[in-house]
Amino acid sequence: MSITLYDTTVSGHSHRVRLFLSLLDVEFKTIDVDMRKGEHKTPDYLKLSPLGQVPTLVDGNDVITDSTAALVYLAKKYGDESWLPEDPAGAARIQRWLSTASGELFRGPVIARAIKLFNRDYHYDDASMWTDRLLTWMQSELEQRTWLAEDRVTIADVAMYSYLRVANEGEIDMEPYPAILRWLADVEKLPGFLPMTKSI
Ligand SMILES: N[C@@H](CCC(=O)N[C@@H](CS)C(=O)NCC(=O)O)C(=O)O
Repeated sequence: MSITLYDTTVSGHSHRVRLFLSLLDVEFKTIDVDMRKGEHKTPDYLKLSPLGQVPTLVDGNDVITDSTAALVYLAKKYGDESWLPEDPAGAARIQRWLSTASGELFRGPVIARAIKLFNRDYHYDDASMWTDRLLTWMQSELEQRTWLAEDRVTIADVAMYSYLRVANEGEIDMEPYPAILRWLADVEKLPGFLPMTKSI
């Protein structure tokens, strides 16, 4: 059964799924959804993704329309428990970071980049405040351990990586956060690592 990922190159949400497929060494093809042309809002695409968002992962009859949901799906289908623990506390530690990827990471670095790269109509001060709170917390976590959730790489790290690698595109200075820079470099050393395309 072949896997298709509907994605957009500049989208970090898309990259986190592409990256995980590559780390798992799972074969897939991509279909580029050109958001500038509104391809994510066409009737055909909306049948796949009712909110009209990228990425969408299609694996046989399974259609997964959220990047962190796709990480969970892929870990359970093609990975082993190392990526997504089954025990209650371990699963909760992962979920905390998946929620952070859709929450504070989105409100901070993702929005900051959308303002600076794509002229989106958000408030940079708000994005900056969320970014400071998030990065200060991550710095202190990563001073204490190598990976975010466990003593090994998990989907928590995959979910958080892509947008932080391109945080500079939102004019975010990462120099005050050396532990985060070290962690980004560690992700890049993983077998099968696939880089996030830079926009500047
Ligand atoms: N919760 C979704 C959010 C995905 C998302 O916001 N994608 C952006 C591109 S990076 C998008 O499609 N935006 C268009 C829209 O929301 O209308 C996920 O994690 O996949």
